[in-house]
Amino acid sequence: MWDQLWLNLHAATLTAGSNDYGAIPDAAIGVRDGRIAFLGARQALPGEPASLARQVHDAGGRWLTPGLVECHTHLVFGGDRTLDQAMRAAGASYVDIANAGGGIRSTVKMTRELTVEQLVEAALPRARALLADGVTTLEIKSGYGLSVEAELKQLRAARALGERLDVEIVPTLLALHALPEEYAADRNRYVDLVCEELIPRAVSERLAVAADVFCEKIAFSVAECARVLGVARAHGLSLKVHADQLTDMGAAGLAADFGALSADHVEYTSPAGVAAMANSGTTAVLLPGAFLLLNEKQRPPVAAMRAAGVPMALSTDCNPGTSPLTSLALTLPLGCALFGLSPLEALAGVTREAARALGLANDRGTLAVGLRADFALWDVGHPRELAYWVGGQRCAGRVRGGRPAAP
Ligand code: DI6
Ligand code: FE
Repeated sequence: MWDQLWLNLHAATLTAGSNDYGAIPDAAIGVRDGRIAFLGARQALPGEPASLARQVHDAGGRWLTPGLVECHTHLVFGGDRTLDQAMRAAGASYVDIANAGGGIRSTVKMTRELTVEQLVEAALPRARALLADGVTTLEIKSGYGLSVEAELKQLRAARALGERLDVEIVPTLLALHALPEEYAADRNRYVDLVCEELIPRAVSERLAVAADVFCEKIAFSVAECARVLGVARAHGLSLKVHADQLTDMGAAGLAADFGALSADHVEYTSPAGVAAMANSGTTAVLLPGAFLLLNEKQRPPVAAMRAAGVPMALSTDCNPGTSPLTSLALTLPLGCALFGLSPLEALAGVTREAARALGLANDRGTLAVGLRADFALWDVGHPRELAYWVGGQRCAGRVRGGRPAAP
């Protein structure tokens, strides 16, 4: 006997290799212990619905996809960066703004001033907006604390969000995001602090499952990032890299060398970086929000990555400075229009490939027997519409572990 049975739906399984979204028209999905126990045509059900499951749900003829996986956010922070936007409108670049006291460091000031509870309150509306678009798994990075206690505070706020909302949080320590002002004269001491105190604390308090680094001229060098990645790996964290966003740092190659789960942004990644990622199985996380809002011109090498078989995920990069974007539904058409993704690649990018970017591909991100019963339900005539409409609310509900999820 199953716990739940979902009927009157069309399933888009997003199975790899399918060029029709893995569609199963008039499907049925049975769930046991929070996992998919049956997936197929309704006609293939082995009996009468009421005899198969304790609870039978009617999905109202909607399309059902895997629950969306949001694999790259900086959701927990204090204040906002509307001043940066005004400076940008007046012609200032990201680097100009950082040098004028705006940028990441200004968010660090505002974040350090808040308590865990205040950070949670500030992040809740952003998290709710993401959930309303069908997100069931949500990665959240630190990186606006930049001291041991403030980074741990941000990670505690991320964890608390998972207790307040019906979503699974995947916490990432992004200690190498910007050099905190108090270490301006001695970069190495900050990197020491991260390696010797912050990573061990985050791991022993189970506050992070991954480490990320911002490898960029305005942030940290390849050598500094390599040191932190090495220590993080030795502590059992999985790895991610903000790579080649503004310049070609060879950072996608660095991610590949360390067997990182993902290299994110990758606008300036070279052909050698693409080849390295293909070899190591590192997923490229594409972030069209930051590209659009910074008015960048250099696109990530999508055609080369596609040809080389680099998996491509898609995410909002929700952050106060470069991408105050709180909708994955809006990110899908942006990925298509700005980066040349196909509608299917875009949808796979926020499900199957985003799960891969978090190391969760064997657990979620597609629909298959044995995987987590995390679903999103959609008021559309076909899943290709999910990357077509710009704005509007088409997600009709979420399911986590087979149960309707709270909004
Ligand atoms: N790249 C980005 O686009 C964000 N962080 C990063 O490493 C920007 C973060 C910010 O400006 O607050
Ligand atoms: Fe980011």
